[in-house]
Amino acid sequence: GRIVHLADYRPTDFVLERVDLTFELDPTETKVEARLIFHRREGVDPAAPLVLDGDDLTMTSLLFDQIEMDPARYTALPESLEIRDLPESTPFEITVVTMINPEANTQLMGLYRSNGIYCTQCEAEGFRRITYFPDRPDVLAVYTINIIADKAANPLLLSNGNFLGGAGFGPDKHFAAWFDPHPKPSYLFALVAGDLGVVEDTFTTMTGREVALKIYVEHGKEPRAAYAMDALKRSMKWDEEVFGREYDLDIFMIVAVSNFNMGAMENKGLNIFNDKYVLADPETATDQDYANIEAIIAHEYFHNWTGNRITCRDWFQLCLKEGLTVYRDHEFSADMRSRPVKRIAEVRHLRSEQFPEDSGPLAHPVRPTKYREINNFYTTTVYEKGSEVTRMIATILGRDGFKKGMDLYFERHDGDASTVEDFVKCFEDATGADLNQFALWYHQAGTPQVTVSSVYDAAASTLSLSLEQMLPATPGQPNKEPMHIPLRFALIGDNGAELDASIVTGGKVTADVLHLTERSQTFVFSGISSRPVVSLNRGFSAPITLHFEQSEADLAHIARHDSDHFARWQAITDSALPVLTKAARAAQAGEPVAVSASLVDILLTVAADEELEPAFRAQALALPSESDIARELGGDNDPDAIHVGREAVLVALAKAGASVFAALYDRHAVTGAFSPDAASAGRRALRNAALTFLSIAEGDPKRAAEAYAAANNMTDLSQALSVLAHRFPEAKETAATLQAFEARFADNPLVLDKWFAIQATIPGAQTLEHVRSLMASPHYAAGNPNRVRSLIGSLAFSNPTGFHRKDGAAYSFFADQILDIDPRNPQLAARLLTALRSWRMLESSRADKARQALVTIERGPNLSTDVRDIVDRILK
Ligand code: HT7
Ligand code: ZN
Repeated sequence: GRIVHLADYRPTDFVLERVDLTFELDPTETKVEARLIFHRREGVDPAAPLVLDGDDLTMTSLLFDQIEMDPARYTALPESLEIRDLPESTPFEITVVTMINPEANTQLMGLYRSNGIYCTQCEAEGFRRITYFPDRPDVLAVYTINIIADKAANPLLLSNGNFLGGAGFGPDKHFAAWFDPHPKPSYLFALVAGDLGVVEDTFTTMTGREVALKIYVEHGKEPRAAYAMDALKRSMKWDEEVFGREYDLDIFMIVAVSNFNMGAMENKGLNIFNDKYVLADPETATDQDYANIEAIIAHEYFHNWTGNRITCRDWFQLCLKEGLTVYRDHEFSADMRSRPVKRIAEVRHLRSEQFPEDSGPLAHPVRPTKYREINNFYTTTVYEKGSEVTRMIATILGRDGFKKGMDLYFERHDGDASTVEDFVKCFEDATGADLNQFALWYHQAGTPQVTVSSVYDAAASTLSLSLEQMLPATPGQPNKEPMHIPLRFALIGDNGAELDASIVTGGKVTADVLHLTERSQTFVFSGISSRPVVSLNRGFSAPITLHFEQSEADLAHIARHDSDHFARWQAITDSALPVLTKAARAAQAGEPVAVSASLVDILLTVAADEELEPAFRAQALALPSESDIARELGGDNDPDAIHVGREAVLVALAKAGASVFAALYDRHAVTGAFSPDAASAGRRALRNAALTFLSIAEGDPKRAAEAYAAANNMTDLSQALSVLAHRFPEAKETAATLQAFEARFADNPLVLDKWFAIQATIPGAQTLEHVRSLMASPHYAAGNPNRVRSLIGSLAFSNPTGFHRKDGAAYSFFADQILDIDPRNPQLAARLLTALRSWRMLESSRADKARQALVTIERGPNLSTDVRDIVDRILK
């Protein structure tokens, strides 16, 4: 794989005018005929050849304006088709026939079969595995699609756009024709054929047009698509109300498939989903599953405008659609659920996934400038940090300014393949703001470190806030410029009231936002008559790490009084982290672990505070994770010590709070019919947190076994099973319950994924052997990405003590797995491999063993570009 550079971007020599595709579907020998009409772009060298992309293609015929082409005029290779001696300016037609084998396509890119269903995945470069094509996002065309297939096996023939018609075709076949009037890039093409059940509904748009909504799932699973349909209708309505965006076809379809590399795909009018993000009912889906379905249905739907109507000029602009669309789905979920609780979950996710990426060998800017394998840039930096950058634009410009900029973006760039610069310019032009310095967020990698100190001068009634920003070096970027960091803040008085902070010198403050723009800056607030507590980066307005030594008392004040509940949660976390890092250090030194009374007090007060939403209290009780603690420790990490230290803190809290937890457990039972709404989910979360602490305090599996027996929904069932497996792995109740769960859900692979994941995340070195034995289970399927992620992925990403076994055995197992998966599914292998990206943070003996495993992978035979790219960068 050669390296692609942003600086090398230039438009194509030929303009694609129309695309007509005919598929004759066959499991192993599908014939694809592509009729493409091109003309040479004005000013292009008349001798320039047309070069089309291919990937592993076999061509069986090539026509030029309907006549067989002279072989001297073209060169067909598996990876490209070059055609020479083409007209100087008149349009011409190329007809290419390729033969492909969907059944043998284990990469799940291009046209493949999933459980007997034909489906496609073309983003980013899968279309070139179907036919020769200018497979890049700035080539937009109108497509007509004909599908011919065996009628009995494939009653359903779907593609993008509107249905034109269909008919019988010979004795056993039939065909269908689809036309998509909206010009689109090839990555948004989709085709589905097979035998599926459907759930149907309609949506009436803001201008009164009726849109047919269809969700296709395996026969018998239709009832499990009801929640997805509801989420879709709410998404359509929300996008009209909040962003003024109306849907633009007569039909919107979603198809759920069981073999899928990622969450879902926003193909125009025909979204294809990993079935995990469509199917839900109380018996089989957790509250988290419902929330994920709602978010991903919305995300893919929102892409219709941010991604499809306005697409990306090139793949370097990926954040243009992904960062923006994540921001939109975050806002949607915040409006559907509890805004602060949603924000806490987002920040937890950002810190645990994106911060490590940004501080390790895979760090890259939100808008990268080079890549070797584009599949490896569907990262949490592009998605989640990209979303945070969009959020900061909204924070800086305010609600109205942001809306004006978005409106201008939709108006100015509808139908375009755009860039990040185009996007930013809309906000500047709409509001007059200068976002030049702000745009560094797209270009400089790394998480800014902001160090803060405050001095209160009672005699002068001033508060001085000194801030210093430092952006660490990242691969290829040794030196950085200072960024524009918008920090929401409040000065909180004794009684909890916010003080007037409008008289200020030393920098720009707009409403409740302090704009840090210099490397170091001191803001002086006047007229502050008593010493306030400073609440900074409220709502996590900027994705930074804040170093602000605040006393336990100040943190407790924020935790009790801040009107921003995110800031309350942050203060609780800031109180807990030093206790947990100290505990880890003590455990490493073999010393007893001390737990501060003040932390226990804050946590129990919050837990028992009936004024607070249960979901918020559950988030507070979910202390920083072992990987949060590892990040805070910052190096030479011993995952066993971190675990032992954290466990000691949990035990202390559980014992001190036993009566509080018992009361919560009794009081928060959710009665009546199951509802997946956020408030009910919050009560379940709090009650299950209480169950965990009670089980720890009691040191007995009995309560969890009873909870399991009493559960009437998957959230409670899987939580009880987790407590049993993780807290009492040797108990007879645990073995029996695991078995009962397996037997009960033996025919539901998505639920068995939970069963795999719970077992793969049992803390401790012995879990590796258990994972090995689970690979032999009849439920395991190495070709199914969901299964692989739930077993191997859970061990590698979510089981620090299991994965980072001192003897390195799990690393060598992992290397074997990566090398085994890679030839089948390079995207999956490369993504799993990122679990080792922070190996340099480990203490030296583990780091050494992790490096050896990486070297084993690096030396593997015939590595894919995907895995080679990741392993090389991780080792560099
Ligand atoms: N735009 C999609 C990203 C994507 C993808 C999806 C499924 C399989 C492979 C894929 N490669 C890239 C999903 C999204 O962000 O909405
Ligand atoms: Zn997306």
